[in-house]
Amino acid sequence: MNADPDTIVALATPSGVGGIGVIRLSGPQAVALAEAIAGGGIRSRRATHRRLRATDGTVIDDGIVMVFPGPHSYTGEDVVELQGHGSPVLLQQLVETARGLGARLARPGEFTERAYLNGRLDLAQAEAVADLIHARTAAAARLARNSLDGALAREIEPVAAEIRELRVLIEAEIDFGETDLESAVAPEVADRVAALVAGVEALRARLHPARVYSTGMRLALVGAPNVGKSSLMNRLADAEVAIVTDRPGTTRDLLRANIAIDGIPVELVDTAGMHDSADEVERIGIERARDAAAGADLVLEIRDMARPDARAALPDLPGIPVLRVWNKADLMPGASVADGLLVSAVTGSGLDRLRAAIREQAGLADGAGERFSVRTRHLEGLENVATALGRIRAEQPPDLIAEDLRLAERALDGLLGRGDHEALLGAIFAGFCIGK
Ligand SMILES: Nc1nc2c(ncn2[C@@H]2O[C@H](COP(=O)(O)OP(=O)(O)OP(=O)(O)O)[C@@H](O)[C@H]2O)c(=O)[nH]1
Ligand SMILES: [Mg+2]
Repeated sequence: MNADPDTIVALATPSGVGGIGVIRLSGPQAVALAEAIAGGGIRSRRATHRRLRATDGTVIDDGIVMVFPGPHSYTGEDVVELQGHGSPVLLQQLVETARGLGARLARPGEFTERAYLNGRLDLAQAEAVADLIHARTAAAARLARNSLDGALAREIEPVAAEIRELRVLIEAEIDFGETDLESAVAPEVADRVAALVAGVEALRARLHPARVYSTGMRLALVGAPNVGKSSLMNRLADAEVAIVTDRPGTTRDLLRANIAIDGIPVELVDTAGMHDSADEVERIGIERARDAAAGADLVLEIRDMARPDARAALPDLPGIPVLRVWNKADLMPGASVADGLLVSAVTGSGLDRLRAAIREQAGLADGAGERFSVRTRHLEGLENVATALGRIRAEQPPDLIAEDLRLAERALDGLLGRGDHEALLGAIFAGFCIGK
């Protein structure tokens, strides 16, 4: 249960001008405060049109008041939404009026934190709320939506159930058995644990690639001058982001474009053509190009089909995959390449294959890992479960086996925020916006 008796208030819609703006209140005084602002006798779960007044009685705005009594509300507490005109000035006055009446300004994510503390959401679902709000592509939003429906809990529930059963087996023996004798159940427990470890690791491997839907991917387009880096960026972005000319050295600085490739949020970074240059500005640009390559998740090394010798001296890129892309295919009809992909920024040929290759680089073979939004925290949690279970051996004393089962269970509980996870909560909810 949320032990904080404060009633909190915040603007729930983005700050700025809009058709409407919504103020949200949650806590024991929410209804009383709303009635002080909008007048008494508001019926629950109905849209009621009222004048919204400051404490001195002056009308701030008129709008819709909605009361959602706890526990069947978003936070599990009494929640009130005041919908006014979308004027930042008026909405601020409403927030200030609620504060003057005793409400406290909500911290980022505090509404969702209360929902979690009151058992309305598990921790993975609370994270999904943030992921949903911040989703950069429709695919990312769909995955977050699935998470909000409890997808992670469903995946790990069978693991949790099996661990519980094994704990019962081994602890019953500790409690009632002859502890100095060899454990009778340890071999069976060890066998079942081995199967669990394999299952948890498979789950982790399956979920891992889905992280990219929230983290996104950074792609650097690098190569010699004039090979068509900027043209390719414009083509992929479907916009004239970069200047294109037939003069080598057109791009001098980094240029960025955010696009989606099969639902993956991708940041494209166009760079200056790499070559030996005496020009100071160009040299700095080339240095930036190298840095961009070193900071990328994937480097697209662009080459020119018509000038195969025009190549860039790429910096050392340990651990960063490099995909060679031969551009200007249209100039060499019928040609093929053995190393990399053949595309034309002008005609668009080969770009579907390029997109597929990028998706593959992200670890997303068809349909893999795509069921719900995955955070690094979830993957680390699963790793901790597998590590604790992986220590268990049939030859060990039962109390050691029981201890590792307990640790595995605790790691699993941490995924959904069951049990005591104070430090974790702060870190997770700090990533929210105010009003959610
Ligand atoms: N035929 C043909 N021409 C292309 C293609 N892609 C780019 N070009 C032309 O190649 C020239 C250079 O294109 P850019 O996109 O500016 O090349 P860049 O690699 O960004 O060049 P720098 O910024 O100078 O390093 C322009 O004249 C483009 O129109 C292509 O696929 N086919
Ligand atoms: Mg360019």
